[in-house]
Amino acid sequence: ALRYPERLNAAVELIDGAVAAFGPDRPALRTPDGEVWSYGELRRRADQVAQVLTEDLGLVPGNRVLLRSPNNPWTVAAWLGVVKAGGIAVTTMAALRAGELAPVVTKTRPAVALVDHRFLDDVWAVRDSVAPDLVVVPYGGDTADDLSSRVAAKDGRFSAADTAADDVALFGPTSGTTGVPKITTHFHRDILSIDHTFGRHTLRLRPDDLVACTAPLAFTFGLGLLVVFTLRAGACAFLTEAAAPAVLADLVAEHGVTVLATAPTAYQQILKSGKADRLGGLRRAVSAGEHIPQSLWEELRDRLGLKVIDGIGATELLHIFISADGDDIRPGATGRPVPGYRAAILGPDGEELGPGVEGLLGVIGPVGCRYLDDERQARYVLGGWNVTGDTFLRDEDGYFWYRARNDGLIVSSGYNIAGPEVEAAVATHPDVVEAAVVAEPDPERGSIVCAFVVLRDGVTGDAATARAIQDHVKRQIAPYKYPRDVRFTDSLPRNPSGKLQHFKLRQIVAE
Ligand code: 3SK
Repeated sequence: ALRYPERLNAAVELIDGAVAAFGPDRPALRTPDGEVWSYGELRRRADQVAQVLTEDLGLVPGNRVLLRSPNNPWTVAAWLGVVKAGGIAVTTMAALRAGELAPVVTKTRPAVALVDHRFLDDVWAVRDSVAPDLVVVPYGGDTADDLSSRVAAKDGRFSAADTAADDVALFGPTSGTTGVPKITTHFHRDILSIDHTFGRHTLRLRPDDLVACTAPLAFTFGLGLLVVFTLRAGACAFLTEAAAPAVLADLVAEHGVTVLATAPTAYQQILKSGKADRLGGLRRAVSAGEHIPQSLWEELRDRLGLKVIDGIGATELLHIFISADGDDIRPGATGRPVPGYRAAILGPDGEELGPGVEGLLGVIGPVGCRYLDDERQARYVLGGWNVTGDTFLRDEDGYFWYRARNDGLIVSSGYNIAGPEVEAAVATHPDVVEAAVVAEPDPERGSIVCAFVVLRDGVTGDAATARAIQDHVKRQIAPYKYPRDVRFTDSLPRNPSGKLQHFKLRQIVAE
């Protein structure tokens, strides 16, 4: 078992620890437009943010701070500053709309929001509707109240909060299968533990690595790669705001990225775009967010000599808990439990099943699921096992083979999308009578969202109507959730008690 001192501040360990171990001058963060922050600079900015929070805004340990931004250096400084000050970082994706942000804010009750100036509108709307006392500080702009102006008035001398190893440092929202967000809570020690497991045993970054990851810092996959593992290794994070896969491949080549972490879809699209050779300088590649098809894994190996590290993680467990690298990889399997974790295949009553049998994946390790005030906790943790919602099979050698999701979650290009949330958004279109949403298998994205739609009388189910519904959904919820396939039907299948039979729709899309 991993042991941590009783008093521990994850941000101090990460950034002060990195400055002590690797010196202040090493590059910590780079951007495509040539901005470089050294370790010393990142520490100073994080300390200045902590000063702004505590001295100007009255933050005390345990207060929550909402962060909303794409991946850029200020977001990293803000995250470290909040945690150094003993605050709880509530990380949210810039793509979320006000309607998705509001339940997160209601549940986590942040005192302050640090928000990229381009993404303020939804925050104003949320403040007006549910959080009138929320103090909103923009950043990345040039107004007098911008975080960078406030930071400029601080000397960077900050004595970090004396937090306990099991004080909460992070609230990670996750959409869940119904679209009602669940808030995972993570301790200071949890943040370090992901490096002591996946980081140290599987990923094994080197100080000369330049690490790119397409996942937002608000998704713990991105936080691990771009902040935790990178700082612990003395490496440098390459921070890109959303880039199309072909552009990403060019950036990898032009900037000398050595480690790339993204979802299988991005690898697939890079191959399709004819840019595979741009990945030739990679030392390591990580695929997570969804299962990587064996054929794609083999194509990457054959064309680039890359043995992609596949992994399954969960926001509830913070990061990856089953994986393999190098010669340990068995193509098609996700891997074996990362050292520090145990995994098992469970039957319907939580009993452990033997090799060769499909069942529910259960995981135990240094990080466990702790939802903030949520009855769904009782369904995620069964008999001590964290039950992730995936069906797997374990072979005789202890390798885990992905089979399926066993709930309404649609995993598309690494994004978790709650089917019912999309259903509700489609149903608010004035021409829609009712709608049902399922995952449709897709060779590039793993799955796409498919909406079956019953239209009101007199409306034609043609391409223009489909487009209008798609645009409508993009305005209601995060655009990545829109149904890429819209199929019109006269009625939806229901059982005698009127319950929608999604499985019948899944059969149709699988044909
Ligand atoms: O596999 C995932 O979805 C995941 C979730 C959280 C952190 C890391 C990963 C890969």
